[in-house]
Amino acid sequence: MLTLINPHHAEHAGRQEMFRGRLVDCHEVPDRLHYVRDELQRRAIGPQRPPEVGDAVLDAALARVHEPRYLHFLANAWDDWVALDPANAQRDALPSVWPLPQAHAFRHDRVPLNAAARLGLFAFDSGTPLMAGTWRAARAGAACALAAAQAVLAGERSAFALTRPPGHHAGPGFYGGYCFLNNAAIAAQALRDGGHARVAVLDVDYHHGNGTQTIFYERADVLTLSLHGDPHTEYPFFLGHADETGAGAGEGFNRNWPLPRGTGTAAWRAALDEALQAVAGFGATALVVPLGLDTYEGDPISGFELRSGDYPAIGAALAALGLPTVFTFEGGYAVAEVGVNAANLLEGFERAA
Ligand code: Q9C
Ligand code: ZN
Repeated sequence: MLTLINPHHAEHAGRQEMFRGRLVDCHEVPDRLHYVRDELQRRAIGPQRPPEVGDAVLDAALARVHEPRYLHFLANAWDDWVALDPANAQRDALPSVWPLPQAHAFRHDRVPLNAAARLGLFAFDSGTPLMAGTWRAARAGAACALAAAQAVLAGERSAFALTRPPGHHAGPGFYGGYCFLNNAAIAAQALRDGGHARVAVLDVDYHHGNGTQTIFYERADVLTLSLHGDPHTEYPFFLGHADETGAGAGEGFNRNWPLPRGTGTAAWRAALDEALQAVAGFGATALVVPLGLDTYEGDPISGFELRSGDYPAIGAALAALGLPTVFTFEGGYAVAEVGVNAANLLEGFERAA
């Protein structure tokens, strides 16, 4: 399997995230990617290269998924944060004030000039630090997703966008959950634009893929599916319930499998089988898998009980769909084990493909 590695990922390295009233060390650290890269190399699971995507082509792909004012915000957010107060250069940017939705009368159509307030217009949590290298890292990560889709369009059976920050919580005009640009959505849209009539996105991260769901919610050409911790108790809390089935033309083209904390292999695999049937029933011609390894029993911030030995068969089950497939690296915070778990799944896919 071809792996596209983000050469700029380490320029995004948050120090602390707000969690229940205190700042705690970030879980989403550069070493996560290093462990995956090294394990894939150790097992010789295909070539690894950086993406080669021109700026104009990348900008066009970003604009297919994200709103212009959001992209403009992201490109300038760090400089604006430092301009607000030169001392900010030493601090990651985190929001602390938000305009609640229209029901609360706050306006979303005016972009505040105050850079700290502006963070709150675009972020949905205070756990996603933004720093000097965030835009460059996120942009190069989106290039990995685009290059992975291009490789599959050119005939590769599968490709893996190995990048961080992750992407599946980022929506058309918002960031959060450690995510800024929705790499999986960028890949899915590129597959559509490259000629695939029906693309399925099957999100296996522990957390609901709220950004991807929102991006495609009113569309019938991209089926979005997510298996995740029940939002009644699990992040991102405000989306991911089973009754979210799509809207308008997209009615029937979104499905969620919220599962309780403590869900183990058998119940998780049963939900996966339902999702696989939905992909087949949809008649997908290509597949995108936002690949989070935070379903692992040892994950420090998640609640499922999957074992390292479960991942090869999960990869094989995905391969059995027989579809051109793009994987994007999402969560997985048991840092020392994330490489083995990712490689297990991808090797299981490759062997069965
Ligand atoms: N201190 C992804 O897996 N909140 N995002 C966790 C723990 C945020 C997870 C709180 C979890 C975001 C891509
Ligand atoms: Zn996650």
